[in-house]
Amino acid sequence: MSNNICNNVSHQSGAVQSDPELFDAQFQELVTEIIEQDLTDPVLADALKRLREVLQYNVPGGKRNRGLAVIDSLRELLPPTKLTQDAVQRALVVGWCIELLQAFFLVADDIMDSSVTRRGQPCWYKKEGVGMDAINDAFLLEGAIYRLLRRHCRGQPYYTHILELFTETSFQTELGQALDLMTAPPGHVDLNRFTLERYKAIVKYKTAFYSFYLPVAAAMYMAGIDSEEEHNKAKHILLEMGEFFQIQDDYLDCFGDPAVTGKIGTDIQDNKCSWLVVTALGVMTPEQRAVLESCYGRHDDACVEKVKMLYNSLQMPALYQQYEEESYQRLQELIGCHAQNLSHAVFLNFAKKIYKRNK
Ligand code: DMA
Ligand code: MG
Ligand code: MG
Ligand code: MG
Repeated sequence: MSNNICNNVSHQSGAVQSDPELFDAQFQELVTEIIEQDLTDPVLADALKRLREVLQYNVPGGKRNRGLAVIDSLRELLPPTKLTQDAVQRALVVGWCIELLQAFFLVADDIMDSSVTRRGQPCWYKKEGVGMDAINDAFLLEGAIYRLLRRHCRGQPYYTHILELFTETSFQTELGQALDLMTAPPGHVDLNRFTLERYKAIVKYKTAFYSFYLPVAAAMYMAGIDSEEEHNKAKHILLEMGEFFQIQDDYLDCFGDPAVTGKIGTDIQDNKCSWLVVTALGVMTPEQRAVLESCYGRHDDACVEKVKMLYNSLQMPALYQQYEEESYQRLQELIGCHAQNLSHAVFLNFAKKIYKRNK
């Protein structure tokens, strides 16, 4: 829908720009705004130069599914006559705020997970001269969200809703990251910790709220939909999608192609409660469990290779394909019974983007 010609805005040159093009073009404007217009105290010049680098390196370059989902959803929720150019611009800004939130979490996540690459380039903390200063850079990325929201949405009736949505979602994600980290203590392998129940709690909080509920909920508030009941219905479906999305992420961590995903997996070495280990534990023999016990959570290539061989002998890729099919069917049913007066397209658009992904 959002790529329909009628939804697009003509540019001065007469060329028609799609939402993704408008979204990408807006990024540089926002960077300029944050760096040159928002704070003007000359003593901050060096810090702002740093912030510009941090923004350029960490914010663009992703799939931008989350960011674009705001405008995509808003187009489904409002009739075209109600969607002014200004409303479109604000939806794109809120979209970039979600991408900033994501960048904030990823810069920190890569430190905590000892990752090496992200989006096909070295993780920010791995860059020469950055190191643990990346912790403060993550805070800067988070701070930029609220500067942008203030400048662009302060006068809007939904401003408080959006602010609370961002702070609440951040907290949920941080709780999820806490669960993720404490379930994977370095050097302490305990396979009994890896239950499906624990897994579901981790992924709901660390991924599903910010990746799926946040962009759609933001669009709902922008469209004037603020009833708790409507939000809960949307949340129900979106958290389900989020769970599936993280299962894909876990699968790709081991079986994805780093040239495509842009990141080298670390879940086995990091002793993570991944969907693969949880599912494999349910179908393995006691002998295989002993092998896993001795090889999981180790930064040793031979051990990692043994875990991968074990996953292969347990047919994990086939189990995953099967899970993907079932999950897709279940989601269609959920949309059918819970979406009701919310446009089904809001959810279907999102689902289409993530099923069968390889990056
Ligand atoms: C990601 O979990 C969660 C957040 C909040 C960034 P992850 O560590 O599996 O993500 P990735 O595989 O991208 O490092
Ligand atoms: Mg990670
Ligand atoms: Mg992580
Ligand atoms: Mg991962």
